[in-house]
Order: sequence, then C-alpha cells, then structure tokens
Amino acid sequence: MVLNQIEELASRAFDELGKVTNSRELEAWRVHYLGRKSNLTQILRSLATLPLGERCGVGARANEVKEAFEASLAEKKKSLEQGLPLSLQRESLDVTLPGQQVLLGRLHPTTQILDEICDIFSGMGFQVVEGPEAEWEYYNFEALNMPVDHPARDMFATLWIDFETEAGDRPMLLRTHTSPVQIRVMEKSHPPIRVIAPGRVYRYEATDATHEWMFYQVEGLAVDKNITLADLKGTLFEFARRLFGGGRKVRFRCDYFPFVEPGVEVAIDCLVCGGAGCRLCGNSGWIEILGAGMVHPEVLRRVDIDPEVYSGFAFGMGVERIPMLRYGIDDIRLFYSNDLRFLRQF
Ligand code: FA5
Repeated sequence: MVLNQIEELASRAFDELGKVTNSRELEAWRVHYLGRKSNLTQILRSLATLPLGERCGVGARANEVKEAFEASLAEKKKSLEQGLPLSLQRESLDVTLPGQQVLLGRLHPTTQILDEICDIFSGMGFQVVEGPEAEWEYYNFEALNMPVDHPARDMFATLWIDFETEAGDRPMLLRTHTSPVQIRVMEKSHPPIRVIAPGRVYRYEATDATHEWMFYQVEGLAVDKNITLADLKGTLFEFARRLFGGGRKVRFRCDYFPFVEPGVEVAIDCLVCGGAGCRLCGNSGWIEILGAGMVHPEVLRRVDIDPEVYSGFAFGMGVERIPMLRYGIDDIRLFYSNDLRFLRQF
C-alpha cells in the first residue's frame, strides 16, 4: 500500500518537475515534494509505525525516491541558471525544416498579350489611349455611321444600360467594340493622329469556342494626309510578322463595317490544324483576328476633319484570339473561367 503511494508520488513529482520553467516554480516544487510537511517526509517519519515485514522495503524505496528528487532538483536548478529559459528551449527553431511556400502571382495571359501588342504598335509610332467601357450610344453607333434603326447595329448584340439624365433619356450601353474611342480621339485632336486603344468590350452573345460575351479589343487609328489602304496593309502585315514571326499566312478579304470604306477582314492561318480545319477555326483553316478599313468620309466630317484633305485607316482586333493562335488554345472560355491550371501555364 505505502509502496504504491510512493510510486504514485514519484511519478507525479517528476511529471511536474518537467513543467517547471523558473526558480519560483522550482522552489514551490521543492517545498511540496521535499519539505517538512511533504508526503515523502511524512512517510519516512512514520516508518517506525509500520509492520516489521513492510518497514524495510518501504524505507529503502522512500530513501531512493528522496535521493532521486534531490538529484533532479539540483539538475533542474543548474539548467535554469545556466541555459536559456526553458520556454525558449522548447520553442527552439529548426532552421533545417523546409520553409513555407510563397505563391507568386503572375500576369493574366490577356494582360501579357496586351502589353506585347502595345509594345509593337508603340514601336511603330502609335500612342496608347483609353476610353470608357460604359459608353453613350452616340459614340458606339451614331457617330460611327450607324443611326437608330441602321441594320448594321444587329452585328453588335448590345447590353443596354438604363440611364436617365435631367434632360431625359440618353441611351447608354456597355461598348460593343473599341471603335467609339476613334471618335473621342478625333474630337479632341487634329491630324496627324496615330493611336491604339486597348480595352474590354461586351456583347449580348451566346458563347462558344471562339466567342465570349466579354472580351478585349485593340483599336487602331491613323489619320493624316495621303494615308491609303496600302498603309493599312503594311502596318498589319508588319504587326503579324512581329507577333507571330515570318512563317504565318495573313488573309485580307473584303468586309462591311458602316464606319469604313472599303472595309476588310484579316485572318491568320490556324495554328492548331495548320489550315486543315478544326474546332478552333470552325473547319475553315483560318481565324479572323480583326476588322479594318479606311475611315469613312462621313465619320471624318462629323468630327470636323475634312475628308478632302485627310484620310485614315482604322482596325479593331480581338485580343484573346492571338494567344489562341500562338499557343493552340482551342476554347476562348478558358481565359475567364479562372482555372489556375490553365492560367499558370503562361
Ligand atoms: C468590330 O468590332 C469593329 N469595331 C472592328 C473594326 C474597327 C472594323 C475599325 C473596322 C475599323 P468585329 O465585330 O468583327 O468588328 O470584331 C473585331 C474582332 O473582335 C473580330 O475579328 C474577332 O477577333 C473579335 N471578336 C468579335 N466578336 C468576338 C467575341 N464574341 N468573342 C471574342 N472575340 C470576338
């Protein structure tokens, strides 16, 4: 019985000694386990009252435990005096452990290609400008030769914004293309003009592999004396050469846009299928990247630029289609679905 008591006492005492972190706690431990009123001292004092057969074993064990307590006390005292505070020793830092991984952010592929496009055109003397995404109907359509009820407005499925001014309704929309920036620039500056305008555009369209409802365009505009379609072709060929290298085929075809005359559509041969036809190019072997043309005289007149003296070219390119061509990405919807497995590849 008494032996069991001694063993329990020893185990508790060593356990508590391990948790001691300063000399004040150590002194309390000493008083509790080795002091005059401690259980161990009581046991040693009462040895004489034990039956003879038990006395010898209990006495020997109680003295052993007492010596062990005293030795541990001395050792603990030394370690508290010499070493770092125990709390610090316990919190020691293992510098060999692997560090926490810091994830680096990166530029979105669209931002990367926009930077590249802007660099190429800046190198050709174009200035980078911007315009608003929420736009007046006037700039998006009217000033671009598309009055109300003009059938060409159907080409640009529009997201309208309800907006009332003090003067009444003034139709506003999310711009369907970057072409309104042409008007804003020509209203404010005089030829020679050479600008590009990158930005988001919105269309109320069903999405598919090559169509998003929100995408980026880069508008280009050059107005000066004697600008011809040959200048437009030269600029766009040079752009394609700098962006894709010399090996790509560039196709010019007639197209219609009310704000240019003549109008063209430019396509690049499909990199995914090499021109044989696939899902990305809709089996045509070509991907249309931009619409362009010579600025319509009516558009120039509206912004007080005399079309008898000045002429200009303009283009509007779909930005996402360029990395699609370059890297063989076969679905435009990957760009804005925020799947990091896709985005981390660029
Ligand atoms: C226009 O937006 C005209 N503003 C372009 C223009 C500018 C013509 C200046 C003449 C002078 P279009 O709707 O074709 O044209 O769009 C131009 C390019 O944007 C297309 O060639 C295509 O690359 C891209 N694009 C058009 N619709 C989408 C869409 N839903 N998703 C992704 N890209 C698109």
